[in-house]
Amino acid sequence: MQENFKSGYVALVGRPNVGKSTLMNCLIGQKIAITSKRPQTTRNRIQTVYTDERGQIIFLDTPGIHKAENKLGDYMVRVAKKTLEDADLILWLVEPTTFIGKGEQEIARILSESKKEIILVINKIDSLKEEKDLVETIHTYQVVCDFAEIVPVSALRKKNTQELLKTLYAHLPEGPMYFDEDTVTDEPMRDIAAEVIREKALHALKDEVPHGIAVTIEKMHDREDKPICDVEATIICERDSHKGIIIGKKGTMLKKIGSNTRYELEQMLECQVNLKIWVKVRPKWRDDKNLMKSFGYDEKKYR
Ligand SMILES: Nc1nc2c(ncn2[C@@H]2O[C@H](COP(=O)(O)OP(=O)(O)O)[C@@H](O)[C@H]2O)c(=O)[nH]1
Ligand SMILES: [Mg+2]
Repeated sequence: MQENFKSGYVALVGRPNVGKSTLMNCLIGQKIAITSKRPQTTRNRIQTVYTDERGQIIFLDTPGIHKAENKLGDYMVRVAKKTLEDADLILWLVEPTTFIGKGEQEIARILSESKKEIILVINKIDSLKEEKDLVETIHTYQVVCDFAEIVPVSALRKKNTQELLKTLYAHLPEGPMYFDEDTVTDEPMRDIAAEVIREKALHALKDEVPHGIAVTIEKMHDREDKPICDVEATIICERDSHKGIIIGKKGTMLKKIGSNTRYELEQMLECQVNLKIWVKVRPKWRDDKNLMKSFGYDEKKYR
């Protein structure tokens, strides 16, 4: 190992939809966290590992900090806040705007209390028309917190992201290699599979349905005689009418979600995937702690 090997935990925080998960995937060079144009796509902390000759960075992707509307929302915000405690360095992601809303003000307050080094990342700079708009964003944000650095990037277009890595290494302490150098994530494959299904559902479904869905994996098994993985999963939704939408006319919607999921899982697992998905209704599960726990959102883990 190199002499001044750097390492540490870097939390990605910010409002929903600013591109935290997209940026993390971009930095590690692989898609682990699911993303979508809908807010509140990420519900749990997702840990990934980036290793090169300079060091090892453990990224902690978090749900967006927002005003919670149910127990699931409370849980998500708690996950994000708790993750700050475990981080050596905080990346606060924002969009390139010159208006700082209530949501951002609240995040600034939380981050200032954390007493940790904060790097402001202005994401989505590809959406800016002129250079001077970026300068204005920097001016607007500069005074909000005491930032160690301000780095503009585009996670989607992979612009300036290598610069960001350099900046991270400059601010991380010397430390050990926490994970094997081949490790990209320690998320269980079952959880990743459930997330892929949820992502495909988020992409395919109309507005009101996606927020109320959860996905569980009932079975995930490699066959012994053939390179086939059998997966059985359930999509949980909150209403009968939503169940109808998820299944679709003659099952077309569920078929679409299924085949998009299968395609991605087959790439990931490098084998054929035999996927079965059921749909179940659990009214108001997002306000039921026990149901939430059984769907993978256990608040005890983040007390
Ligand atoms: N134009 C643009 N869109 C982006 C960029 N990064 C992320 N997005 C989009 O923003 C949306 C939210 O991304 P996501 O990573 O799920 O946001 P998160 O909720 O903060 O994790 C998705 O539609 C992304 O494709 C970027 O650099 N430029
Ligand atoms: Mg996310």
